[in-house]
Amino acid sequence: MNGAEAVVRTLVGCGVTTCFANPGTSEMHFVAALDAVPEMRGVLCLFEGVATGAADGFGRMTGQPAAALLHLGPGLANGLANLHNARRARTPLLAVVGDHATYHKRFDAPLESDIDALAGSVSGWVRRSARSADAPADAAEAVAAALRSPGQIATLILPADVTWTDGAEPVGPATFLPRDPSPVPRARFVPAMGALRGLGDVGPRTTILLGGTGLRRPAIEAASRIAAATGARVLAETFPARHERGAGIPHVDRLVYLVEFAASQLADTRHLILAGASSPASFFAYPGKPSTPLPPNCHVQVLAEPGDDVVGALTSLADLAAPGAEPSPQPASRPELPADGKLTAESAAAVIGALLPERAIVCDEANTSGLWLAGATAGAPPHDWLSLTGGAIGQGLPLATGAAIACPDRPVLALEADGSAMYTISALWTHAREGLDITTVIFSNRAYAILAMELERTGASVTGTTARDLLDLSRPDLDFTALAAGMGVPASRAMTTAEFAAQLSHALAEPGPHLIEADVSPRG
Ligand SMILES: Cc1ncc(C[n+]2csc(CCOP(=O)(O)OP(=O)(O)O)c2C)c(N)n1
Repeated sequence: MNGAEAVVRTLVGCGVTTCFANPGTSEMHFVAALDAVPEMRGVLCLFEGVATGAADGFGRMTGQPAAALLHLGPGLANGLANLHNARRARTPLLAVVGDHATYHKRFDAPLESDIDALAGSVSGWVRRSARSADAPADAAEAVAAALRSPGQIATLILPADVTWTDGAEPVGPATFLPRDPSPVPRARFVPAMGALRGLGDVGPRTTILLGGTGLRRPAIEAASRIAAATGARVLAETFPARHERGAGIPHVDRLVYLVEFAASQLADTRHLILAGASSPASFFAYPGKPSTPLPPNCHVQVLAEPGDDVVGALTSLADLAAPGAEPSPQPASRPELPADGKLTAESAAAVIGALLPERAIVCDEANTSGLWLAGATAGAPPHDWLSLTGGAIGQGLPLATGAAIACPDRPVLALEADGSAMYTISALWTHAREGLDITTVIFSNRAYAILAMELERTGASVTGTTARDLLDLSRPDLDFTALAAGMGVPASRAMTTAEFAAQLSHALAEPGPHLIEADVSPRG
């Protein structure tokens, strides 16, 4: 068997059965091996950033790595921004990068580049297979590495001659790396209990910040018990990889994006207990503003690192601090469908809240148009909310691709700002090719609106029109219905609230991909 087929058979044996691919000449034997191993599903993506973002969405929803097949350094480089987001999401993900044949590298052919350097910038594990016979064991180890708690990117570089040379045999899953999260040492509970016991009449001065697996239902319920018994406040990290929320699950507010507002959320916090989250930092530095929203006298303690058993830690802490206390589930409640009128981001959010289906997976890259979404959907039927973990825009449409392939029985709603959508718009073609049940809503405000705000906040002085022009998406206006139709996705445009409600209910009721361009700002 050649190296490529032995690697693909090994991956399938290790549970990796989906490969989001944008291949080239050096990956041809890997591509051919997919015909020999039908258990591996190959999904063509027309840009590498779609393949890597899709693998991220798949990994977030299944906890299992998908493979992203990329073509040498340039292919990997095109996929890096969404690998960066996946790294921030701590998603288990296997990047398979083809390279020139080992003996060809010294000729410095045009596609020759430093793959290892690029891979190292996002990967927790990188291996270059040296021989065909070694490649299957390398692949098995790569899967184990990707699954190391809490999840990371493992990159396997496969030179072309390693894939085409015979003499390889598939191997079983690697057993030598731990995949389970570590239990939290008992000593971590002592300061947490101290902080919780100190709570009294003076208001909530201990905040539990949830992140990672701390935003899955059992962890949220444990945190809610602690809050009910002690008066502690519970918050979620600003951009969770996956947040289980909705009716029946305790509601958790998120720490807001703007550091000034985050600072007021935390102003009375004297103890911050981290459960799967990192200590919060401002997204950017601004002249005269702090780099962290934490008040100066706040004491930060780590209950559980992201790779620890976060659910176990919160449950044990709840058993100690809140024996007998019950979680407070969010009551079911939806907004009324708003009265008809010009569509706005706010009225669109109310429509989404009114219509969000049960078990929906929401991929949120709505940016400034998303301000009202959390409130409008808080009491909707239970759903998962996936957000832009690493701030590298162009993630939402690929993420939805992977989530829909991971969970074919669940509706996926991609909520996209227009500027971000354009980075990876070709994902729509994969939505159509694979017949994925994804409803995409494009919030078309014809601007990089957040950057207009950031321009003011950074104190940059604007004297002419050039700067504003760099933040404006008009002239020409983007026609998302035409873009979608050109890639095989049925599309419509909504100018009013009633049109949006009718189009969204139709799109959600009919299987397969749809796109709605939601006109949320006046033209001209
Ligand atoms: C990969 C990447 N490139 C550039 C940026 C800088 N950036 C941040 S927000 C933004 C524009 C966002 O516009 P849009 O998606 O339309 O959302 P809006 O702000 O209008 O709500 C840009 C270009 C980024 N965050 N990531």
